[in-house]
Amino acid sequence: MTDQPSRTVATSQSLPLPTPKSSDPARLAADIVDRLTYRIGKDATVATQDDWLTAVILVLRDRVVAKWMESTRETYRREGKRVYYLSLEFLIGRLMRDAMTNLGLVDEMQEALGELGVDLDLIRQLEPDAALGNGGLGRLAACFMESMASVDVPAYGYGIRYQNGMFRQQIQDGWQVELPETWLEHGNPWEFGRRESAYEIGFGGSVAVDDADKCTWTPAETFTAEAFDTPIVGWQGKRVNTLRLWRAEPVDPILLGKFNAGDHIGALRESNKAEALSRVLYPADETEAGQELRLRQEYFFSSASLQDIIRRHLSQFDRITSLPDKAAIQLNDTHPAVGVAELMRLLMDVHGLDFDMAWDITKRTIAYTNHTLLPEALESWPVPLFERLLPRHMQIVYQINARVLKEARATGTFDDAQISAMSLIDEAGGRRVRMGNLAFAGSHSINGVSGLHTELMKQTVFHDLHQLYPLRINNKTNGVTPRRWLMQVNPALYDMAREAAGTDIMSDLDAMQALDTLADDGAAQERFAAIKRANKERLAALTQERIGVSLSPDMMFDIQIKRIHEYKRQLLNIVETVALYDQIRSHPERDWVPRAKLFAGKAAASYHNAKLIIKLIGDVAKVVNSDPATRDLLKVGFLPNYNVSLAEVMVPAADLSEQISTAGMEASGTGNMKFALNGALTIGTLDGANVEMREHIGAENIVIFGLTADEVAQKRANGYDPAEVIAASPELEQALHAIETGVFSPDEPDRYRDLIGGLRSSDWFMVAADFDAYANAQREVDAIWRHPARWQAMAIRNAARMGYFSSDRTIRQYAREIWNVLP
Ligand code: 26Q
Repeated sequence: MTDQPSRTVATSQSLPLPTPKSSDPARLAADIVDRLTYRIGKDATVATQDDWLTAVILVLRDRVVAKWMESTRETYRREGKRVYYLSLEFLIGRLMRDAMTNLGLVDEMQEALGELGVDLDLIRQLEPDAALGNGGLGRLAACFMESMASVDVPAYGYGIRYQNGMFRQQIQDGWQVELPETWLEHGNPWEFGRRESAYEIGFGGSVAVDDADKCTWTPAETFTAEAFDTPIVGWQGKRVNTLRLWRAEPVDPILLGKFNAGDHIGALRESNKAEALSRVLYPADETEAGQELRLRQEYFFSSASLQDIIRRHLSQFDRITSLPDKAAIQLNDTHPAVGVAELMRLLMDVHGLDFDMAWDITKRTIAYTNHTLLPEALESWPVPLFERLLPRHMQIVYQINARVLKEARATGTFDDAQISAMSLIDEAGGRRVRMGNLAFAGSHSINGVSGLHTELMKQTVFHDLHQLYPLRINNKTNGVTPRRWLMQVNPALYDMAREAAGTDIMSDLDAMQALDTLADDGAAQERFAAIKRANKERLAALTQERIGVSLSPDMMFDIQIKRIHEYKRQLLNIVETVALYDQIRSHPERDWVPRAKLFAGKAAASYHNAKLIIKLIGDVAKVVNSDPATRDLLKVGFLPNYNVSLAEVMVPAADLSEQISTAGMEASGTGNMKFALNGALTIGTLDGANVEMREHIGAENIVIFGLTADEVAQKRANGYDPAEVIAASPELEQALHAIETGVFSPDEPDRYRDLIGGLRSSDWFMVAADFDAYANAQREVDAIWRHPARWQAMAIRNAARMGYFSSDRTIRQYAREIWNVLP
């Protein structure tokens, strides 16, 4: 929403708000035809399904606008504090059903489209999946946006409007192939372009100092950031917030001088360079990708967002010094950490504050969320690169560093090693700017995303900064929005829970507890089982259609879906699958539980082992699925192109959720929560939020196995030898041997030599160390499955006890404990 921008004609706050549009089905139908005719220019008799989809979205968008304006004006009138969520990723997925459910228009829209002869389910599938994120961090930002609107926190999400989001994954001959994702191909009817909200973003150049020590940065290159706004509707349409994404433009789009002088290519060069800034999402997650364009993207969106925040503040309040009282800026990981230096620059060089005043305002305004402890994912930039792109920011980083290290020295309690660990500059092996330390220094709050992860932050990456500033680190355990991850994806289970609770469980997910008392009730179990079965049939149909693997809904659906990464241990899962395959063939007489082992997920394009693991899953699937000996007992499938929409089908169909990361390595996980909420049992390690899920669900209702984070650390410190473990486990040895000798890759017998060799020699991720415990836990799962009443009771209790993991709870904690905004 454009609220009081400086470049628009000032209007009176007292002008009436637009009248809310009718939600009567006949009115909706008439409006849809109107949009089709006058906005899209199509006659209803020749309109394509895509045209109908666009028309429906435009009609829904209209229903959002009045509330949007009301929300914006209300915050303005109250002189309220606003929350700004800065994130390089917003993995929002499809928005149509979100808007429809939150506005309470599902039935009306269904009826309206029925009258027009349009199939809502069909056009819903045509909406592109807005994949502006890699995985958990991006999806969390999307859940948070929805929750902030639902619990009435005035908030803006700021990010980049990537022309190409997360790549589309194709599996060719078993290998992952990356194709560009073109989600904007047919336009984006949700967004409003705001040409008037544009800012200049500079790079390079030089810094001049005047007699009064005032610095002026003159960039060598300048680009324009142009705003695109998407409304985010909260539950029951209570509040509508804004997701503002920036697109890069050349300052002078056609560089007329050059163009007229005949240098068409030179003229276009500038425009290409600008376009590159918002061209593509970096498709790497916890794997390092430290390229210059990435730092440019980080600065581009941080600077545009901060300029916009300050502009909004000064248009309403007269003093810049009140910024911390009226704005809370949350950094989603270190990706916007350069914003600490940019806010300092704006406060000092543009708004004339001295360093001390600017530093105080910066720290009181900014807070930082850490999402990973993996060393390779901790961002740092070479000093020469940083200095060349952002010379003024480099000076400011040094100034901040001097301040922090002076404070550390002043305590008299730190040795040199500790001081250099706190430094914003890593001096070892080529000097680099540590973005984590910059974000920490510039924030009043640093939070982890689960209890365990927060404790580990204190002990590892931020050990010394935590000693210096012991009050800053705090925990905010992640959550997921129940509107999307229960109500929309599993309406039948939602109905069952709502009937049991007799209240609005979408406003208060704790009320799901009502299901608890029904867990042992035969009729409730039957109803639950029927719901699960229907969800499994839907997934089985999709699996058949996409990969030609036929699954019976009588099988246990055992699912692992997430980014492919060694620490997430898809390899442990597939090696255990191979061991199970051997066991079934050796002992066909035993009472085996039929299982479907399903996987989906993307690997970073440059991550060799992750891509090899995908290939291995495919190779194992080929052998297992065509073996008559295990015909109805074991099936393996890898579903291509995992994204939010695929998750929406897989999550409600799962019986078993695989959350098996090496303990201490998964910051939280949020897929684990989505599965349990939909009545899957979890097999998992004591990692991330699994630890807290066990507390809430009860240890008797979750299957936990393996080394703890402490034990992993100890083993690594004491020189763990995987060869010993493997020698002691004949099942593991046999499975590894089969894989490494080409049983599953007869076309290239050595394909997995090195991968398995890594397990035998170093096994950093403790696959061998945890193998026996995992296999035993799987047999425990089998034992539960053989008693359907016991399984259903446990599954129902899982769903019933997930109230804590609503992102509404998480957001209320951020609001009270970090942002100081009271919803
Ligand atoms: C960094 C530098 C250059 C290029 C890319 C990156 C990059 C991009 C994305 C680094 C990390 C990410 C994403 C991290 C992520 O998704 N972390 C997950 O965050 C979730 C939400 O808190 C947690 O639940 C997961 O445990 C955590 O893995």
